Amino acid sequence: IPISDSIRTGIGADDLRQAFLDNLVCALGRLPAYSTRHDHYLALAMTVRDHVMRRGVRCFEKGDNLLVRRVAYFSAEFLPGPHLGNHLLNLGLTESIRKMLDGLGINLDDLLAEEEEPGLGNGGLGRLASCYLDSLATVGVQSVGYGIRYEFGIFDQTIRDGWQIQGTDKWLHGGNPWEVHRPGAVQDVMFGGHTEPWQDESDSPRKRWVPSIVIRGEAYDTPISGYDSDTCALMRLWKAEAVESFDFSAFNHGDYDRAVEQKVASENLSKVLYPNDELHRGKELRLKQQYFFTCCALQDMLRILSLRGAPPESFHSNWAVQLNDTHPAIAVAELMRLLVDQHGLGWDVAWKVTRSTFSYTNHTLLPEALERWPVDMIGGLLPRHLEIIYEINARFLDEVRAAFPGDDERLARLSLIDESGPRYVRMANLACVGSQTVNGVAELHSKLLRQTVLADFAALWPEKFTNVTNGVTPRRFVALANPGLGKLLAKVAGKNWPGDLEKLHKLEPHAEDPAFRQEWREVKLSNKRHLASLIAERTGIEVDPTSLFDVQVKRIHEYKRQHLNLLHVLTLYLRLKKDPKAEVPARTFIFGGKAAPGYFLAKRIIRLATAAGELINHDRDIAGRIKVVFFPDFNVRNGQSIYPAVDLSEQISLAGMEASGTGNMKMSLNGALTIGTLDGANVEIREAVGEENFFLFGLNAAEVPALKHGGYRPRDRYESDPLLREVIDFLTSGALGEDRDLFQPLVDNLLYHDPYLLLADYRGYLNAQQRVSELWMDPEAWTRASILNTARMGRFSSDRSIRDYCQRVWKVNVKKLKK
Ligand code: DL6
Repeated sequence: IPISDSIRTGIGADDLRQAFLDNLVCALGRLPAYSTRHDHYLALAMTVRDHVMRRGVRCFEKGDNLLVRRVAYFSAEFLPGPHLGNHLLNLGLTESIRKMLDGLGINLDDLLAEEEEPGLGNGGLGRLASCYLDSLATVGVQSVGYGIRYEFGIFDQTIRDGWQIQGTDKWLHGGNPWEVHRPGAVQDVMFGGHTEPWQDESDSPRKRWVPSIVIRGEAYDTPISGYDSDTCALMRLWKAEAVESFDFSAFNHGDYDRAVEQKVASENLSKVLYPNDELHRGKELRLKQQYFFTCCALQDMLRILSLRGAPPESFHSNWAVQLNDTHPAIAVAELMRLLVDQHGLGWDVAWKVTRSTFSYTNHTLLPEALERWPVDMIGGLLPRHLEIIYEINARFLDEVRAAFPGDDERLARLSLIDESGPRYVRMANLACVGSQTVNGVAELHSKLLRQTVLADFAALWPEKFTNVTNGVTPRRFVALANPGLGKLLAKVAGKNWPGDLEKLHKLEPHAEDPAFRQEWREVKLSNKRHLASLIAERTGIEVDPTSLFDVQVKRIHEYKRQHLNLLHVLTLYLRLKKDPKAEVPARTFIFGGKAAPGYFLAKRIIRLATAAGELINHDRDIAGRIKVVFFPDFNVRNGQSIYPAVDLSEQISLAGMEASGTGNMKMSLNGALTIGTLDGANVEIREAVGEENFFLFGLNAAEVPALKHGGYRPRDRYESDPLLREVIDFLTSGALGEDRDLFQPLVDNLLYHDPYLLLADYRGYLNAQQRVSELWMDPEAWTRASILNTARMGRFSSDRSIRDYCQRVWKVNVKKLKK
């Protein structure tokens, strides 16, 4: 059946109008005269979705005809952000839709504001997955992002009396017009029970898994459009359902509670996202979630393979699977189980297919994030997988013995099973053994990975290791978020800059042009005005849009050192109190980010930011020269309003701790200057934009362990630096609220532990901040540096990252860039 054009997908003014009204009336059953803004949003979303779907179907058909290798991105988290505006941009429909709606007396911006974003991730890792789907579609790769359709995503954050309060995320409450439920693509997922031997006709001994529970996975598809591209990616998320809606025998005996118990227990599996960023807690439900979605995904991929008429032995030629951190690493054992137990392949063939299918990306070096599961837990939930893991391990350790005879310590470190105490399965080891390629997410991180956490694997298989530096989509984070800048960029770099970000280099000569600099400043100021009004609306704080916007928005974590930033804020405050005539340019310090609900010190850091605001913003002596804002509920949508307004981007993690960072890229692309350490992708950003356009400070990654091992005593720093002593004492002086003890835990942590070396980097940070103030007082020089930041950030487009993965990791072809 040919896929024809129709009114539903026409782009003429009449077609768009008719499609919108048809959706309102026929799909939603609303009388136009009585329809609400939300109805209009839903009808428009359905209209736009039709366009994206048609591309999706066409592109899937083309891929099938050509039998291309597809990419499956396995990720426990996705953070797509609101879809509507992004699709309109990608499809080139924004203006025609705006006009069509105007004709009906409806405002497009009002409808854009109606959309709830799917908060199906914690932060950087999930957002990266979404940038990558956007780029996969843009560079023309057939791809599916497989994950979990959490009913409740990351919590909503409000600030009450200065404290973070977590609220339930209700992203599905108004309906989700972007997804399509696929009842035809259900998969059964087994848990528990035992395994038993059996014999097939060929007399070869086989294993059979007899589960105690089966849960059903239902697929929900969200199409992801590409920019100026006829390729469309798919985000296929799985929802857990009970196989039977309820237990009839219990029902018939009148035990109604027990009749629905199983249903409730099954559905709990995909209920809620774990809100911990970079912390592994070993909860059984989390392991169930990980297994659930990877099992559904692999069965789905095998189903698609058989639709293509291809045998299971060719799985790896048809699919490249990327493991987004170790969360989906159990997939290695699951693919072996499916190939060996279900499809009857021999172990060696199945292992070759498995190893040629997977690649693994590591996203953190933090030891507390490294996943390991108690052997007993895996054995109880996934008994067949535990056997398979032991078998993989036995064969792998033979390889190690051959390469390093007699080296038992190395053997113990490389083993998939940690036997140093109670036994655990090490998921990073499983991922390394089962993958063809292993990568970190920035040059420095990949290097540290090879030298530390995965050093033994790097020694064994150096050729497996590579680096792919992260990137961000310039569509959402510049073109959509910052249309004023977009127009300016189009003028000098050509209309297609969002599809070829290296074109931004054309901006460089314009940095020397005073008239262009003036235009640049006007765009920034207008973005800052917009953010200032949002700040007033959300926090009641009035800020001066002409002041320097100094911004740190990201998850709250000690290693990211928001409290170092706060020590600077308070140092500046104390200085102004003592010397009101001090030459300090007006600054607005903006913080934002969520703390994991059980992370005590992170929540205190938020409280410190709000307490600093309460004190400083109302101090008459300060007269508004500095202000402190905590912007609540930092998410993708809010990020889109914040990034374009940043003057100074705070990227101040302790060197060696931040794997890459992507907020650093979003801000610099939008013309912010960075104050930062040599950590993560900061190193490459600095190289790209030029060291003179970046405020560097702090220890480097080699100095950190040297200092720690040399017997670092933070208290000595405190004793020997009067400014530091003054500001630390200030935290418990009572000036920051009635309860003097509020910040004692932070102070004690800094004085007696200081695991992230704030006190060691304090002076360097202060000096760098002084250089910031000096440059800010020369607006022409600042603007020049701002333009050069944007101009030189082209390599941080996620299109470049995806091209790297395609070439070096997945071995799939991409579209050539247009000249
Ligand atoms: O690679 C995406 C992102 C990096 O930019 C951040 O630097 C890193 O902290 C983050 N890692 C995680 C770790 N979660 N786990 N596991 O979110 O990844």
